[in-house]
Amino acid sequence: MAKAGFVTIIGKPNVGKSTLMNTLIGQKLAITSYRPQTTRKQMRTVYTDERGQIVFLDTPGMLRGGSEDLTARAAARLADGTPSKLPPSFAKGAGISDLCRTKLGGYMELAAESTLKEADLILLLVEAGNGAIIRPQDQAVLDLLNSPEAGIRTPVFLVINKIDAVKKTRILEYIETYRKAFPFREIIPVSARTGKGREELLSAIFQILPEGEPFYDEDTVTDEKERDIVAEIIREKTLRLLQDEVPHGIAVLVDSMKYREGRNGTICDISASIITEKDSHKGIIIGRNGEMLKKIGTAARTDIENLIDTHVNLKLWVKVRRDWRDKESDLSAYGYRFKDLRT
Ligand SMILES: Nc1nc2c(ncn2[C@@H]2O[C@H](COP(=O)(O)OP(=O)(O)OP(=O)(O)O)[C@@H](O)[C@H]2O)c(=O)[nH]1
Ligand SMILES: [Mg+2]
Repeated sequence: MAKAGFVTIIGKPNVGKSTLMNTLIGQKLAITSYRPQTTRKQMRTVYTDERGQIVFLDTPGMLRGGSEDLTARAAARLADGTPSKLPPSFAKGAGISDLCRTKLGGYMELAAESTLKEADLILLLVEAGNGAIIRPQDQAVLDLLNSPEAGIRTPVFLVINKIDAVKKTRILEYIETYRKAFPFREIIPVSARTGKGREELLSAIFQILPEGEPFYDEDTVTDEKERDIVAEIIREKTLRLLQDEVPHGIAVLVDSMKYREGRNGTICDISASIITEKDSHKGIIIGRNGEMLKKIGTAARTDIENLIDTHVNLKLWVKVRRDWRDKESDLSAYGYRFKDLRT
């Protein structure tokens, strides 16, 4: 009988979780960028072959900085299923923005952690770097996985990513260090960028998954709605093109998406808004003579056309919504719904 199960990908921001998920399923569905905290929501994607079906859950990068207090908090939260208010020290040692102190940050943290118990397998993704040390944020995740209060019994693979960027001897040292730190079921080095190690990882995953009927049709690749992926593509282009001028305070909302028959085939008319927190950011996103917004639109349109295989007519607007990251009603309007995670 074939295998079927859920595999959640966790790890600190920017280690390549979304890139790895795209490589594993063989299609670019999750957005990625050089900036930490690109992914905000859980995203489910599906990989099916003759061995069975794997449902992958990509998650936002885990934000905590290694304090025991935070690990205990996360464990308590996992135990009772409710999100806690984040302490101001949350970002300590993590070197990341103020994002994690907002409600959006709380949502992202919960999105990463709420899958740990339910999955059949956890892939803990770390980045091969110089020096065989476990960084505080990675140690914090190991502490959480080890903590009796959290009660996580799911098997864990350590996946060492970005091996294209480091020397082989470094990777061996890295493996040794991690092997001593946690009883990983497997340790697999990969490059999500080049695809090296993909087959080894897939076959190790199939080994461990339970037997079962597939959850989805064999041609399903995600349960995400088309318009949500479209919004993510626009957000990705905004993040990538704006460099660091506009930090994390943007959301994208697809206001309408309609298909119609044109002279040369089907056309999809899309109208979407880029939401920002500050007037000054609005100006940057629009750019001189609207140049930046035009660039974002062109880049997004190409990707959307590839995704839905239809001509796209994309209209973009920029709107200011002060403090949207701290209002639960706004968060939910932009697709970050706590109730989706609290089930
Ligand atoms: N050299 C190299 N770079 C990689 C590899 N995988 C991912 N990257 C790069 O690492 C950066 C982060 O990748 P993402 O996939 O967005 O990382 P993430 O872990 O999903 O990040 P968050 O969603 O922010 O937590 C991007 O610039 C990727 O191109 C790899 O195998 N090798
Ligand atoms: Mg990501």
